Amino acid sequence: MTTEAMTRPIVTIVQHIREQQRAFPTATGDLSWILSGIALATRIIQSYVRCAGIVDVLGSLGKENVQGELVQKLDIVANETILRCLAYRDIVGIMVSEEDDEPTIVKSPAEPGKYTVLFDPLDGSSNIDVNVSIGTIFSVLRYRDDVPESEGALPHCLQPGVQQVAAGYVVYGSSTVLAYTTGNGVHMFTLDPSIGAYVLHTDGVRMPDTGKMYSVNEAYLDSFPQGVRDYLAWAKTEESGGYGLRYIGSLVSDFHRTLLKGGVFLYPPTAKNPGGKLRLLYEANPLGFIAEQAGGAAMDFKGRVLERQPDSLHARTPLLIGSKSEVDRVMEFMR
Ligand code: AHM
Ligand code: MG
Repeated sequence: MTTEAMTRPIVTIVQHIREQQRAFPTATGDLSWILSGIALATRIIQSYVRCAGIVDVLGSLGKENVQGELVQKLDIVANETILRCLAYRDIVGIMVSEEDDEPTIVKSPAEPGKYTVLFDPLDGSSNIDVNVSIGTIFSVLRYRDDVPESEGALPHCLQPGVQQVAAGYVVYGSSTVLAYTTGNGVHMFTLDPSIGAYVLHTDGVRMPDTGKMYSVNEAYLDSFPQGVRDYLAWAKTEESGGYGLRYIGSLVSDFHRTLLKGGVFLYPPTAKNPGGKLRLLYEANPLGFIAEQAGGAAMDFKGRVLERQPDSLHARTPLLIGSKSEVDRVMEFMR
């Protein structure tokens, strides 16, 4: 190891969040408490993910796993892990998961100053059995203070993405990577399994402004809007300079590659999902916040995703996300 590498400071996620807070002396520390809970939950989830095959074997034998719990499907385990890690943190008032029909309310919506945490516990879970990268996505909203208690929890959950105070994701890939934003850039960490801590990898991640890679399930081409079909036809011409195609089928992994390498991810309206397939609250909004904070863009093929008003907890949206210039180009085709 070089001397430079030996003297470079090692920054864990908890240290990083604290430093971020120090830059904002009025910050209460609430967000760091929530983010450290999410970091803990995802460290536990990754340990389950790394044992997916073993769990399957135990599951098929009807045995209990080493922790003494009955073997369950990984997405359910991930969901419960996040709920358990966050419920103890008294500033978390409502938790909403892609896996659940109803929000989990741990603090009355009448108590001001609390937060709602929304999450997709295990995105791309259909890929678990084939050892393809999957992930966790999360979004944090502050309780609205203009809503009477009689209206219950929903108004605190159904807020447009521009109201997010933090968001992030974790990819359980060849290594475990966590990215988060609190509206002050995007910060990326890699889990060091030998010490069990997320260590800072890049402070202020920037998405390349262009990238000759598109990511879409082209099997649905015939039912895409005309503008999307025109764009995909153009991307195959010599005039475009030649694009490549990458599609994992696990949004968090496709997004992670797009964030680092540039390019564009598209999930347009299709015949099967005319309103889009991806969930606004647990997928599009948090990744849209990250994309914008890294200099990229996120649209619903009409306007900015973060400005969409959700009408239900499980609202879906078309999603066009990635490098700013590439998103702009698709939008030109849409016009
Ligand atoms: P899910 O919520 O049923 O897991 O679906 C979400 C996933 C995303 O991770 C991925 O981008 C997309 O579905 C893939 O859909 P398709 O198989 O239609 O290409
Ligand atoms: Mg998902």
